[in-house]
Amino acid sequence: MFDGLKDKLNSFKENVEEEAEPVEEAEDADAETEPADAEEPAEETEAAEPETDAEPADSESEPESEADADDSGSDRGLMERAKLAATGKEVIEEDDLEGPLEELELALLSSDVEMSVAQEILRGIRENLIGETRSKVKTTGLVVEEALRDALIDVISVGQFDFEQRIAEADKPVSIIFTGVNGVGKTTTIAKLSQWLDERGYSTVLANGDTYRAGANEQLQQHADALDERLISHEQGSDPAAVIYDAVEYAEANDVDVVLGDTAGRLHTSNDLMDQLEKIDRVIDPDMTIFVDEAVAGQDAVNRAREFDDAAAIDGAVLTKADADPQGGAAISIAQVTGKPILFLGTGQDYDDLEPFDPAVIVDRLLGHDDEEPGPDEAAA
Ligand SMILES: Nc1nc2c(ncn2[C@@H]2O[C@H](COP(=O)(O)OP(=O)(O)OP(=O)(O)O)[C@@H](O)[C@H]2O)c(=O)[nH]1
Ligand SMILES: [Mg+2]
Repeated sequence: MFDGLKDKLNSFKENVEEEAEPVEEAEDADAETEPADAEEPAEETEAAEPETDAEPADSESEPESEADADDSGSDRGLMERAKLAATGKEVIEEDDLEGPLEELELALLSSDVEMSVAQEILRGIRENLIGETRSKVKTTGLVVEEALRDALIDVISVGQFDFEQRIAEADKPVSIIFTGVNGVGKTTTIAKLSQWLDERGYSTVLANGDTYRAGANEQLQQHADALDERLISHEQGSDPAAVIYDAVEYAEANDVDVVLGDTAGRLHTSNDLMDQLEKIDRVIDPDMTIFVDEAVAGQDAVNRAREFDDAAAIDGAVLTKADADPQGGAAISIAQVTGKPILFLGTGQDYDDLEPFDPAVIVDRLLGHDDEEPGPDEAAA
């Protein structure tokens, strides 16, 4: 998932490492890794201060204990100090960053990351890295990765709240309305969420506020039957607010915890349909309005999230079709742009293809830690 972005973030890490490492190490490293792709050579820069006679600085090696240094006489002590000085050098200088950051910005933009969000990420990385320039024990790669991780988490986590906890604590029934453009997966998401809530002990009733599209009742009825849930619907063409109102009444009368209200796909510019949403807001005053869009829509999804939020304030978003190889820009950008969190990812067409959106997990995945060892933070913890 999000492989495009993942590759680009990794090449940023490599670029900074190449820029920041002293020449000797860079040469050592060449033995294991591919040579740098036509980057300006690091030789001429002042960053590449000549090393001492001591064995090449390896920032991964632990500084040895005082005792060791002492019993080898003063020469050894000198070497130790030289080594410490070398490992304690400025790992990353501001100049080293500019080239890689510029490339990263382009890479983010080409992965559908919103411009303002890309700049926020760069700002975060700069800030984090400049605070880390004198680290003695971390490798450059680790320092860059942590800076990248923190910057990404900062933008992705905007507005995050614990959806399940909010359901648990809210007065029942909790009413949730789903909005978004045509065909992005609103109805499917409602069905998935119904099962997700059911698995956590919350009963649900489905309400078909899509009175616009032919076949919408039948589609949602099929899901209701498959999930053994109750559907409240009116005939095509009737007032969506009335359907959802009925569903809330049904839930109150039957001690149902959550009302999941579907709506017709619409553009934020379709005035009559947006008026309907506004009426639902007025009549039902739903506890949450969730914007649904598809991850594969990239920048369009980001723009629509902003437009829907402006037109009918949203509380959060669901990004569907995350299984369909999206670039990842929408997942990175929506929270920062709207101030409302992504709550779930849709990861397929089955009912259990719904994944709570956990910023730390997403960032680990983007940095390539989803199927390896835990990320640096967890490892350190
Ligand atoms: N691969 C994949 N397909 C999905 C996902 N979510 C929904 N779909 C598919 O997307 C198509 C449209 O889904 P719907 O739930 O009908 O979309 P909608 O937003 O309700 O559409 P309208 O009511 O017409 O506006 C269906 O074929 C779904 O199976 C997902 O997470 N992954
Ligand atoms: Mg639908």
